[in-house]
Amino acid sequence: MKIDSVIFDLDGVLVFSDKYHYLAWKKMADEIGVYFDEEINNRLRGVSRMASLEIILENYNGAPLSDVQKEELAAKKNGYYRELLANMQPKDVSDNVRYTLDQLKKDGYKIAIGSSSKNTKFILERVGLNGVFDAISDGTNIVNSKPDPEVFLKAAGFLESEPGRCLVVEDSESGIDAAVAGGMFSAAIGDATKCGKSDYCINRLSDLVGILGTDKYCS
Ligand code: B16
Ligand code: MG
Repeated sequence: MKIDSVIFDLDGVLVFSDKYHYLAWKKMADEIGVYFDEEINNRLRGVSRMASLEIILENYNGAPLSDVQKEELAAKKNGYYRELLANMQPKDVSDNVRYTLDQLKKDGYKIAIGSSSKNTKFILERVGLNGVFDAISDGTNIVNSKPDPEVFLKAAGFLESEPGRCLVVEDSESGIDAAVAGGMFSAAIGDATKCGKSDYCINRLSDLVGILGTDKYCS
């Protein structure tokens, strides 16, 4: 069946706000004396804010935390994160990313965002990508986070496309799992290329233009 839509993860695919997630979580973790490093941070790719906190707290040895205290910690981290995001600018989106989005639109594909982040619209505004996508599905319109397919199924619904006609582009294993669970094609980039579960592995985003132009599922 022919692919007619491409759904992009945001953090780690279109922009590299993952470094800001790391810095913000690190500041919060240091404040409560929890060990946190880049390897643990890699496990947070595509994972919701509260699920990320639970992973970080695997190394917490203090008195049990209530749900309210956990919400406070997550809110504190989000405050640090948004301070860092405020520095993002249009130059934080590479020419390769802008070229790919332009080319796919010219080639007639519908394009959407499928991100776990509740900060998606803020990030898109900061980097000048607001108004570029036909639909945005993000952490504000879902109940279940990746690897549940909800965020991508909602994106397909917003685009009025069938799941089997969508290609998801992801940097996280949980995101590739979500695409597979949703019955969508998937292209892995960055960290997700290691998981071996995607239909395609790409080195840079513009590789999609070639795949969509020549592959048997796409032409
Ligand atoms: P927020 P993506 C995800 O974005 C990040 O990869 C993940 O690290 C983060 O915890 C999640 O968004 C929630 O983000 O705290 O901003 O709501 O990769 O799905 O675009
Ligand atoms: Mg991501």
